[in-house]
Amino acid sequence: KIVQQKLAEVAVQKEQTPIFQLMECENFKRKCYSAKESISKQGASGVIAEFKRQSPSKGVINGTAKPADVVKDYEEAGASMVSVLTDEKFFGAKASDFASARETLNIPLLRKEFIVDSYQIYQSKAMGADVILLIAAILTPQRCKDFAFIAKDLGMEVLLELHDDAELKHVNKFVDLVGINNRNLKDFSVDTERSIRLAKRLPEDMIRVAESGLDSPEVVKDMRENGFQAFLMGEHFMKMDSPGDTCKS
Ligand code: IGP
Repeated sequence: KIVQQKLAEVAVQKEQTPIFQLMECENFKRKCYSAKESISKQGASGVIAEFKRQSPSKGVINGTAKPADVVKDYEEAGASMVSVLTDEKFFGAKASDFASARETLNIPLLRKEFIVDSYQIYQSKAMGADVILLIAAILTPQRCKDFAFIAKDLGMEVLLELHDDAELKHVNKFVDLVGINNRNLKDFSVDTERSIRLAKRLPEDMIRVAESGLDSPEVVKDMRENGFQAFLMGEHFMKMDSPGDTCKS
């Protein structure tokens, strides 16, 4: 459903703003921050703090948060990267959310989007993304490789999201970080044990990102002890009045 929706959106966007115009945007020229460096740095928290207004599984999480304030607080709290949803239809993102995050931040910024067309990679660069997400479940291994290559060519990094063993074949040499989604996209259940097992099958030197459903410092500690260097967390922060303060703790 999401893929169909995206393809339709992209068809319209391509008409409105062709790739050559995207390339003329100011952000197209900026040098990207490296998530790999930020996460591997001595003393890094590894926390990837997400700005997320709502989700299909939870409905509205935070209806009032201001993106610029929240992401600045995340940065000050010591997040290694910030993730901002850009999908309007299912995640309630506003077009200005990502732009205000880019203006505010001095750390890597991940564009959280369902990428199904190479156009969206150029678009991400023009928006000022440092890292894009590729979701194995909606791409063939070949497309994953093509898309990762384009992102790298544009100076961005790639976070590849997996959720089961069959998707290990999507890993390729252009991928910088592998995320393992603890949440089953079909029934929304969360299983960190499954993620830990899958992580053990990744190439040794790959940066492992634990994604979704992480709701306490204890579970983050447990994932860290099991080989994960980064932790993508949205709801646990966003459901609080002050997401940045929760991120700090
Ligand atoms: C964050 P949570 O449970 O902490 O809010 O999860 C993030 O992992 C989740 O938003 C996510 C996601 C995705 C959203 C992971 N992969 C793909 C949209 C698309």
